[in-house]
Amino acid sequence: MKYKVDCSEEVRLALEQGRPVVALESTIISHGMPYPKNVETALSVEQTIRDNGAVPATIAIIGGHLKAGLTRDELEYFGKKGTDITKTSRRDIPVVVARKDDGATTVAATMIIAHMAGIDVFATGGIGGVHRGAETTMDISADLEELSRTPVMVICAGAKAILDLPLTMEVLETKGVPVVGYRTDELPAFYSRESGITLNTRSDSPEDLAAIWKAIKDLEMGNGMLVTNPIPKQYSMDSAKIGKVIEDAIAEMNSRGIKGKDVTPFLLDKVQKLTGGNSLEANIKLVLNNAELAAKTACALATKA
Ligand code: PSU
Ligand code: MN
Repeated sequence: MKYKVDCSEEVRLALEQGRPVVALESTIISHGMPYPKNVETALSVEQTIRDNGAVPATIAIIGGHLKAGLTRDELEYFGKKGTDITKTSRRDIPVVVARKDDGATTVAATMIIAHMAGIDVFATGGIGGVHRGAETTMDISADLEELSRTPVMVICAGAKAILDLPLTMEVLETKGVPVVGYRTDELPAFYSRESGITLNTRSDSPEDLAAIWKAIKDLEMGNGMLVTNPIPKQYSMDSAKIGKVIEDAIAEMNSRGIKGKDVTPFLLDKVQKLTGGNSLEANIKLVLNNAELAAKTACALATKA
């Protein structure tokens, strides 16, 4: 391939030596949280991954170069520039690369670049999915398609109730993506631990997650896998309260005619504003929780290989 991922020295060495590496996305920094909490969170997520024995590799596009492993200054740049950075999903990658632009990578784009770099495990907050009203708008995140075609394990806290969760699960099933509840039988709904949706598969240890992942690779199935790790109990929010806030946010979005790639960032921002600091704190805690599980799983995988 003509294009190679430009890995930081630390990431390159770890990959070369078969040591555990965890990929992280950059849209969560630029579009998912406000400055400066976004940068503080990105740094503590990286620290959590190190504390648990793995090397963090934040993925982004800078000046048209695919990057794995950002410097502190680069993280600060993405955090400060926020939504002025191009939100980059699969379809946007060639445009950003050709124009030597900067791109904050979504779950889909991060999976692509992580896979190119040889990274198997990726931690984030929430994935994109089927939006409410998709039966008329057809608004379904490219994250779902990517999970079906790129072999990376994505560890998240489920999906925000800004999405239609039952439809999101149906699409993942159709596309053949294993969705595994970590120490739960229920799909977690990001801010809260429960959604009322029962999952097909449960896993209780990083070693078991690593074993399922190894089977996907050994079978050469080619797809990804989604691990849904519930927010820790002490930070879990009241789902009825969040539900009302989300309904108000969607109503405002519709009345303002917001569409396409702006939908998710608009709703994330609105929900954060309507719930005060609470949801932001919950968001940060669940990302750290996912980073820890991802690092432990990457370690289990490195031992297995
Ligand atoms: N959901 C969140 N936080 C986020 C996102 C989703 O709770 O930051 C971001 C992720 O980068 C995800 C993207 O991949 O939004 C999905 O956007 P879209 O629905 O436009 O595909
Ligand atoms: Mn969309």
